[in-house]
Amino acid sequence: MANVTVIGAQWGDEGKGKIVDWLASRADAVVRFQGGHNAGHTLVVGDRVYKLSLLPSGIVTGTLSVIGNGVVLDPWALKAEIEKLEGQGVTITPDNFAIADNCPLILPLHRDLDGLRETAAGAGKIGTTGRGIGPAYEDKVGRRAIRVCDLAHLDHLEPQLDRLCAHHDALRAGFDQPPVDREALLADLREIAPFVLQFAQPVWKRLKKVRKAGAKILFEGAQGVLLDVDHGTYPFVTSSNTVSGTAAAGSGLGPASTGFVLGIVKAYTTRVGSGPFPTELNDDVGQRLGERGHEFGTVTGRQRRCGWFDAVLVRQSCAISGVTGIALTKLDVLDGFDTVRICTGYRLHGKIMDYFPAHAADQAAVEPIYEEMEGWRETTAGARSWAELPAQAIKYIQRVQELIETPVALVSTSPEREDTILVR
Ligand code: 2SA
Ligand code: MG
Repeated sequence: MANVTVIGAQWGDEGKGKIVDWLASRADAVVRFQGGHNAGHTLVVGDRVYKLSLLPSGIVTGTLSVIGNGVVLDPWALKAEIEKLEGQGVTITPDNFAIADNCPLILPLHRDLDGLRETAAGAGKIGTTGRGIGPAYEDKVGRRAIRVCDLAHLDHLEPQLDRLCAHHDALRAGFDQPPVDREALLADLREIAPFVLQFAQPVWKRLKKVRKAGAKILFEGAQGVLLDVDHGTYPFVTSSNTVSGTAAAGSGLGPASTGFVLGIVKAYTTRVGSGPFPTELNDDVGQRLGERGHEFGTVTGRQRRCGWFDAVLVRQSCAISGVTGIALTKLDVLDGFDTVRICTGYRLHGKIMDYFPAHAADQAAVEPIYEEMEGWRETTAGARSWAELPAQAIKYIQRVQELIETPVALVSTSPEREDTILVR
């Protein structure tokens, strides 16, 4: 196996956790390069279920797991997640886990701001996970962030705290909130610092070393391309670049190291949070997809919106992210439908569109053009070879592949690691 970069090609929740876990058992290092503890990656190994929000999925298999500089790190969420996994029998030490020392921190003041803004926005809210992700990235780009390496220099944090608090106090005043309690923040940072620092290091150096030794690196994306801050359904996006190109910048390796780009694609479409969704179904079909697919947020438990497969969106994601091949997941959720539909284009003010436009109003106004296919009665759940799939399901996969102009590399037929069909 060459290096592989796994990204979601829709709005997240495509089933990346399972695929990453499957690949992690064949990799020497797994790297998270963007996002934070807003991810929700579910791994099912035998009768055990692991839910990860921040840690790379390799942690479960004992593979070297790295949090890259492109991630925003909540130290308290980190500690809680490590303790939870240790409770499930997973061993996490500086030998198998590393955090970039230049990684910006998510602080309680970021979570406060995320919540205050969402509440104030009412119906116009983004529908964030409430984890402080957006405000933390704002401070990183605004050059006011406190980073992991600062935890080793807390006695000299005064000027940075001044800058950070001046900014946040002004924002908080706008919401009638008291200024940041600096003493409490500093005390909390002092308390958590040793825990984080035991894992902190220049990870680009460690990754360079493992690469030199011929190691295979797996880059684990979070969320999906349609939530990318540049290419997604702006402003209903997350605050990081979720495309494959971020794997390099977010870990400190060059673009040539990202390898095979595997786009994870669900056989239908879901979205959690607000924003445009052309193929959304507010009927019993949408409800059936949600129930059969257990479409609830891993982090927040929110019900996900569901709809038919949108080939226009996935074709666009695959192009933007340079996807080499896709892994098609949750095909079994479509089992038993008389007919299934695929969106092959849009109608916008009487014009036919073969791509998803950038403007929010246009994104909200496009009407899907569907192609209808005969469904299949048999179950595809648990199939481990092409031969076990019903003919109509194979036709569906082939049509998807044709429309998105990207080959199908894997088909996943259940959350179980081994229920995977390798196509090429
Ligand atoms: P944020 O919190 O600032 O990143 O939210 C901004 C938008 O990004 C969406 N987002 C997600 N969408 C799908 N899955 C995500 N992870 C969790 C999961 C989400 C959950 O796997 O289930 O548990 O609710 C994720 N993280 C962020 C979010 O819905 C906003 O639309
Ligand atoms: Mg998820």
